[in-house]
Amino acid sequence: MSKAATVADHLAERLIEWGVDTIFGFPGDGINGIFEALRTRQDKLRFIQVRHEEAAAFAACGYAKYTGRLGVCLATSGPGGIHLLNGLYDAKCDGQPVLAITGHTFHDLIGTHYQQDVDLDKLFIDVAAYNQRVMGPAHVVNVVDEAIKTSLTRRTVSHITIPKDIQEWTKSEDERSSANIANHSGDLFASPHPVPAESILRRAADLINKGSKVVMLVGRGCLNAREEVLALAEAAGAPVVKALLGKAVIPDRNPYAIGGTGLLGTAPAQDALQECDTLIIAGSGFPYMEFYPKPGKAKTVQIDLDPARIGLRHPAEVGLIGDCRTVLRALQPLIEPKKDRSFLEKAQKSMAAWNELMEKRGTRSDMPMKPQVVTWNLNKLLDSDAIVSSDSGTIATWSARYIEMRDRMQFSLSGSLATMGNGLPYSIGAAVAYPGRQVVCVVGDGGLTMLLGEIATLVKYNLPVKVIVIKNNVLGEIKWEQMAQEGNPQFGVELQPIDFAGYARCCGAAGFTIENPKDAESVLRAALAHPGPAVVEAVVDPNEPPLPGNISGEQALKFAEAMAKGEKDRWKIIKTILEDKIREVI
Ligand SMILES: Cc1ncc(C[n+]2csc(CCOP(=O)(O)OP(=O)(O)O)c2C)c(N)n1
Ligand SMILES: [Mg+2]
Repeated sequence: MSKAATVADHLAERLIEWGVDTIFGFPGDGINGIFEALRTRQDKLRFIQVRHEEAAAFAACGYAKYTGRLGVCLATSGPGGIHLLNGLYDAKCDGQPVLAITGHTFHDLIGTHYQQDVDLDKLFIDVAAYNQRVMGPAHVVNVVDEAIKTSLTRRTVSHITIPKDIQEWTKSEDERSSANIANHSGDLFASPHPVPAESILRRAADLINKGSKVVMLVGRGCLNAREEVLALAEAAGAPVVKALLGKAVIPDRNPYAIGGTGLLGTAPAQDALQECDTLIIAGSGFPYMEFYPKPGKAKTVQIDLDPARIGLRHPAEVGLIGDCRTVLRALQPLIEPKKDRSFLEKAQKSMAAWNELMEKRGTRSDMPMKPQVVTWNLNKLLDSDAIVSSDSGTIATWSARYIEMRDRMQFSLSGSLATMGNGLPYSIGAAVAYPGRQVVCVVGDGGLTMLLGEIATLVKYNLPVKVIVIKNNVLGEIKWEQMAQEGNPQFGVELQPIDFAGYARCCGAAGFTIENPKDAESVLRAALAHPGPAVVEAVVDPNEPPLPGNISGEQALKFAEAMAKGEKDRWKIIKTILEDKIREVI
């Protein structure tokens, strides 16, 4: 650094010292000082310019999810920072370490209705666990250290805002307060690895050893614990149910895997959770309580990093605190191999039937094409280390059920926030982090439209992401909710159709269209083989409902109510459901 170092220079240098090499963001006059620091360090700190700050926050969250490292996003004062919020909440809700950096107006005009005078540090008070305004050159390094340590330790969002003029202030020792000793703060993150006390492990093991119908429910906290999960499942004769954020914990065709839980899960998983007498919840905060065993029915051991999460959704007899991998390793030697495998075998049998049903649905040849046909065919073509992202909507169901995890594949979507629009920016984060790996997102036409400009980001950086858009010209999930949960005909959910393949070509990406099921495999194959970014527009039947694995009587009644109230697509829907042979619905 030949010229005197600015606050922005110190910020950038400290980020580099922390190992940050990528920042997702969008420029603005409130962060020009920071941009100069980035411009002069492009060899060490990559700036990825997205088209909407929300995408920057999503990309940082996706980057954190797929790499396990800190994700960083940057936005200007006022509107830029405001645009980050949804993506930051996504990171907070799914426990991802993300640092947001924003600008503020001139330090001596804050609070005077000046241009872009939005106190982002006040606005971010709920989303950010660490949230500070940098006051000068001697303040920046220690604030960066605290922000990063907070994000990594608590697996959450931190936020630093720096007034526009302060970004360019240079350091002079006499501006430093006497209390603030230079170089006092450190850039080391020492991650905690607690192992529960032997007596508590023993209580957990006793409970599992006594159980005759043991089920494991594993979530994102087990993503680094495949071997450990499988070893315990084997010993306890336990089928493994995966919360969706934990989809990659074990491969879907592993004999212990019985699919996902919740509305978009599988019938065998739902049955096993209702029938079990012993439940091991490992690294999951899966939200929907109706899918857990009825309180009091199953003795429960819960493993979580955070003691506050024990007993969150289901009462637990024993709570084991720590990283799932470490805890499962410590627990394993205390588990007596279960001789009676009948509960597991029953679940395996019904899983085989479920897989057959999925095949039947995924290979249907009717027109309009069923959405499952797209994900069924995509699944067959994915690499064994593909990174797949999805969005909220019916697409989450099609992805959850048909995209099977194999080997080193990774999968995510917006779990707890369940926002739309995250799929494509997650893929940007993944493709930037892992050049050479296959990166795919399966998104809805509603969700994709929200951040459609990001197709241009793929082209700008030649990120070979494949965007599979399930085009049903409707906000499908809400259409079905209006009918099956409320008993009302659909309203306000139809979408003006967009030519997504044409749009992709306008941006400089490849555009493909599939309308006929018989073309699905060949078009997807061609798209995946395309060396650059590509959009595959799959035109599907808007009347294919994402039915739960086991449909409840109440849902069936509500459905019937919606039809009786004059749902305009009722005959097409009835036909679809009849074809799916879920007769109890009508
Ligand atoms: C930002 C945001 N707005 C609204 C919702 C409510 N919502 C959940 S799913 C959904 C429909 C998604 O439609 P689309 O992307 O077309 O997927 P589809 O359900 O048709 O497969 C909506 C509106 C949401 N989750 N997030
Ligand atoms: Mg749609």
